[in-house]
Amino acid sequence: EWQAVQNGTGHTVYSGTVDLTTTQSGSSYNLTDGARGGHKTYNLNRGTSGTGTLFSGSDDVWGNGSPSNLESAAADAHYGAALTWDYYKNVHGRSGIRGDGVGAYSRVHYGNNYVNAFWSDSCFCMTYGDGSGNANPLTSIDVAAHEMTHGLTSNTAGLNYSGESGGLNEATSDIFGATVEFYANNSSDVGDYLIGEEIDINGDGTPLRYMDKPSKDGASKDSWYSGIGSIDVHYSSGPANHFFYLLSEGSGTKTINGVTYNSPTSDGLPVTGIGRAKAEKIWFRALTTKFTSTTNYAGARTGTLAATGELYGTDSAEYKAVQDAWAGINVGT
Ligand code: ASN
Ligand code: ZN
Ligand code: CA
Repeated sequence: EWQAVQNGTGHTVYSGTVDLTTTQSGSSYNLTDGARGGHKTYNLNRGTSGTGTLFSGSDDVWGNGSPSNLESAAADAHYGAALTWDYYKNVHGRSGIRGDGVGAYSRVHYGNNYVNAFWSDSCFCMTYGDGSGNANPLTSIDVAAHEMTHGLTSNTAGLNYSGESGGLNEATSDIFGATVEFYANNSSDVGDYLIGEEIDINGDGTPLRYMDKPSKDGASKDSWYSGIGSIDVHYSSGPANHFFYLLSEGSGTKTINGVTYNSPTSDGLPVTGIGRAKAEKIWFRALTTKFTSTTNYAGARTGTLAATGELYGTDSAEYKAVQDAWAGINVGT
């Protein structure tokens, strides 16, 4: 049975009122995105197993903006998945996580007061907790794109989730978490180099991670050092996040969309940014054609330089910026 793509409306927790792509089935509507590989959004209703129940309803309006309405976080998750799909398709020419046009699915309302979200290769799905007090669902755009990108990494480079490759895996999710948020560019979400600034995971309004100076979170590293592979992958990601910021925006102080960044370099030398549009092309090409499961920081330098040479030439300003940005986090000096 052929079913037309429907244009629903989501009243999200974090992104205001957004368009959602849905499906009509008989007299009801459900959160199946027929324009993006059939991506579906399910309700775990605070349980922790199974697929849950596909969100459906008699009208095509989802949530009311409050986390206490269980459709609100569903609207965020459905929207974040759609944006991430559109970003990879329109910016990088990739159709879906596996590049085969097939959607994944999302599960929201996992557990009680569960302060995390995760991707799973085994279900080919993303899962979101509701956060502390079930009041801060982990469904912001950058978190959704972060989790979905774990699926992409798993199906491309396959970076092992431990040691330096694990840090690069985490950084890849933060990098594209940020670039998808910039891509969204709606009035509630103009884009930044902060991760999780909307979900209030620290309870004081601070973000989970900072790409301009990762050590601002109190645990992440700004630069590579011998032995960084033995710390948590969410902290060894810091230097690669910092590399991406430096390559995009350059070192020093800069205000973007109202957020002021101040990015140092480990060698004290300046880096001239080439812009996010080029930096994201370089990281994507390296991830999908150069990195392997065991790529470490030195290998990431080699891989991004190879990708940059192919995209812009080895005599280019872009190539020099990639060299300088790696030097700025103490890789390849
Ligand atoms: N939210 C976390 C992440 O995506 C879950 C985990 O630690 N794997 O990294
Ligand atoms: Zn992650
Ligand atoms: Ca963000």
